[in-house]
Amino acid sequence: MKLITADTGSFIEALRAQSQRYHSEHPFHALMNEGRLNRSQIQGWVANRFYYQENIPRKDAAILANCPDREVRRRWIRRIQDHDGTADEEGGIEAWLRLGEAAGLTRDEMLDERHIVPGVRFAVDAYVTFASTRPWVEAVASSLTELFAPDLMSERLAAFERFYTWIDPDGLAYFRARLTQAPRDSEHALEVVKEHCQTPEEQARAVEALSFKNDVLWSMLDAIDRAYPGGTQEGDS
Ligand code: AHQ
Repeated sequence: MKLITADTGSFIEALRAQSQRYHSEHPFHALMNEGRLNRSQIQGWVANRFYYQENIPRKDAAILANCPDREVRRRWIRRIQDHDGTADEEGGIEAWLRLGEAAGLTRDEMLDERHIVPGVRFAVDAYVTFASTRPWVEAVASSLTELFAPDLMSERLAAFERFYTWIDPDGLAYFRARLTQAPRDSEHALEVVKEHCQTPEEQARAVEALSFKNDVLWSMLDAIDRAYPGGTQEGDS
């Protein structure tokens, strides 16, 4: 049967249009990047985002388990190593723990998840469940929020270095690593999605998967914003 291939250009356009709903536009990130978060808000964000970071390798392992394509798997596995680390590299989860320590949190209070608010737990668990239960190409498509990550990482790094000087800059290594890892990852994910989403239906599913992931990231910040109200005390940020 001849595949009715939709126009790739408009498909990529539809994926990139999801940038308008990316969590870079969330009020909490606006406050963060303007230096207007207090210490407790930064600590709450770091502690809650840790739950997202430590679940990324499980999300990616779920994609590997469902993916029949060795060429895709042999590149996708890098993501797990980037986070869990290898014999030579400590990995992103360890780097995030060091970010937490630099922000005044203990490793234990991040690892024991005492600060995780329900909305963050539900959103992250929904992401892992999505990757485990949806067709693997849809799970690949959901990772394409990383197309929009580099600008946010650069903005965040500049904000932390300028406004949150109470955090040891060495603790920001995680974000520096993402500046190269995210573009490498999203380039691969885009190749996979372009190759495997040929019909209008497949392309619509991919855009929906990316929209779902935007909702995951957005609702995490809603929950964190609610749990850690603002009202910056002088000298607190
Ligand atoms: O640190 C982030 C990360 O490791 C990942 C993996 C990727 C995925 O597979 O969904 N998405 C992602 C993201 C990370 N950081 C977020 C941030 O704002 O710090 C952005 C997020 C993403 O854009 O999906």
